[in-house]
Amino acid sequence: MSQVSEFVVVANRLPVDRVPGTGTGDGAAWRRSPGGLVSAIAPVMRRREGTWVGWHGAPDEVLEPFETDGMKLVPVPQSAQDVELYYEGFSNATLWPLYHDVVAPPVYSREMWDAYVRVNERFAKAASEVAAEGAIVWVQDYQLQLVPAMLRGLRPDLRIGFFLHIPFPPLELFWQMPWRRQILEGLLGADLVGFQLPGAASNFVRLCRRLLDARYNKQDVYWDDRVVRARAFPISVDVDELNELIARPSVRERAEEIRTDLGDSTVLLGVDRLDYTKGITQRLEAFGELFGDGHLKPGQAVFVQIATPSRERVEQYQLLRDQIEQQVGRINGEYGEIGFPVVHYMHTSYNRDELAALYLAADVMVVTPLRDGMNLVAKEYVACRSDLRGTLVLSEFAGAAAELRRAYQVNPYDIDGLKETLLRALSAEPAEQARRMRAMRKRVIEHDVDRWARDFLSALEESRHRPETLGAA
Ligand code: ADQ
Repeated sequence: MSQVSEFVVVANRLPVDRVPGTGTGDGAAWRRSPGGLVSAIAPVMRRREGTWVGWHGAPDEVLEPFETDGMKLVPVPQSAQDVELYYEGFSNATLWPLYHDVVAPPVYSREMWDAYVRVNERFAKAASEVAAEGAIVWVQDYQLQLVPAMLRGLRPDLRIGFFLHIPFPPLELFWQMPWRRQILEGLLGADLVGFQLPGAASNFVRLCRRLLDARYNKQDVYWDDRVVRARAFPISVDVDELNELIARPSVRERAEEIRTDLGDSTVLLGVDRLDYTKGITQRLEAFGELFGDGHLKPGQAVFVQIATPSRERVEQYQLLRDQIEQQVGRINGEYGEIGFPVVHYMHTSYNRDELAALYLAADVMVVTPLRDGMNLVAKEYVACRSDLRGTLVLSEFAGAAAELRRAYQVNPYDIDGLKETLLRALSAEPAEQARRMRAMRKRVIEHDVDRWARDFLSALEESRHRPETLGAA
C-alpha cells in the first residue's frame, strides 16, 4: 500500500464489515458495507486512489492498513472504553439527542467529553499521516467534529471538508453544550462545512457570530485568516442501485409473496433504525386509534414495522425497545383478530433485496421522525416506485420534507393530524398517487447521491483561502 493519498475520507466507521467466520486480526476477510454513503464515495475513492480512515468495528483490536474492493483502508483502533465513552457516550448520548431537538435529555459528562477529544485526536493524527501534500480530506459526521481543527493544526497544507449528516441545532439549544466553543472551533478548522439543509448552515453561522464573535458574510465565516464556507448539500440515495434491485425477478417475486402473505389488507410500512428520533411510537399510536375509532377493521389494513437494532447498549435505546414491544402487544391484543394482527413488528436488519421488495409491496410508506437530518428511507421508497403507485406520509421534521413537497406531510406530534393524514393517504386514488409520485421521483432522480458527492467535492475544490476578502464582513 502506497504511503500517501491525494484524497482521504475520515469517518467513524470504515466502509466495510468483516465477513463472519473468516477469522480475526489481519487475516479476516471484509466486504463493502451497504448504504448510500459508501456507494457514493467508493467510485471517487477508486478514481483518486483514495484512503478511508475509520474504525473497523472491533474494540481493543489493532489492525494494519489493508486494501479491499479497490479502497485503501486505515483502521483506527478503539478500546472498549473509547466505545463506551466516545461513541455510545458523547456521540450518542450527548450530541445525538442535543442535535435532534433534545427529544431525549442529553448527558453532559466530562469523562465522555475527554474521551471524545482523545479519539478525535487519534483520527486527526491517522488522517495527517496518510494525506499527501495539499490533499483533500473529507471528514464525516458528528462523531468527528473536532477533527477539522486538529488536522489543520497538524497539516495546514490540506484542503479540509466536513459534512454533518444530522441536523445542526439552533442557538437556543446548542447553547446548553458545556463545550460549545470547542465544537465550533473544531468545525471551523474546515474550509467547507456541509449540512443537509440551508437552515442548519444558518444556525452554524449565527452561532459563530454570537459565541465566537466571528465576522461573517452571508454563509461565509472569517476565521483565523481563512474563509470557512457553510453550505447545504442534501444527501440522497443511489438511484441506479435501487433500479437494478427492483428489476430483479427475485425481488419482484418476493414483493408478490409479501402481498400474498398479508392477504387483502392495505399495507402500511415503516423502516427505521430503532431510534427515539424516528417517531415510531407516534405512528403506531395513530394507527392503533384508527381501529379503536372504527375507521379501520382488522384484515382491512396492516402495519409492517421493521426496526433495525441500534445502539443497544445506550439506556434510552433499551427503554425505547421495551416501550415499542409493549405498544405493539397492546395494539394487537386490543384490535387484532385471529389471523389478522394489526401490526407486524420485526426487530431485525434486512438486506437490500428484502428492503426493496418491502418498498414494492407497501401501499403507504410511513416516515414520521420527530427530527431527522434527511431520512433516506423516504427517498428509497420514492426511487423504488417506478410504477408510480403508493403514497408517502412524511414528517415535516425530516430534512427530506424540503424536497419531497408532494408527500403527505404531517406533524408527528399531532396524533389527530397524523390519523387524518394516514386516512387520506390510504384512500388516495391511483391517479393522485401517480401525480404525487411522479413529482417526487423527478426530484430524487435528478438529485441522487452521486450528485451530492460531486457537488460537495467541487465546492471544496473551489474553496481557496481568500485572505484578500477578509475585510468584507
Ligand atoms: P439514519 O438515522 O440511519 O441516517 P436514514 O437516512 O433513514 O437514517 O438511513 C437509514 C438507512 O438504513 C437507509 O438506507 C435504510 O434503507 C437502512 N435501513 C433502515 N432500516 C433497515 C433494516 N431494518 N434493514 C436494513 N437496512 C435498514 C443518518 C441521519 C439521516 C441521514 C443519513 C444520511 O440520521 O437523517 O439521512 O444519516 O446522511
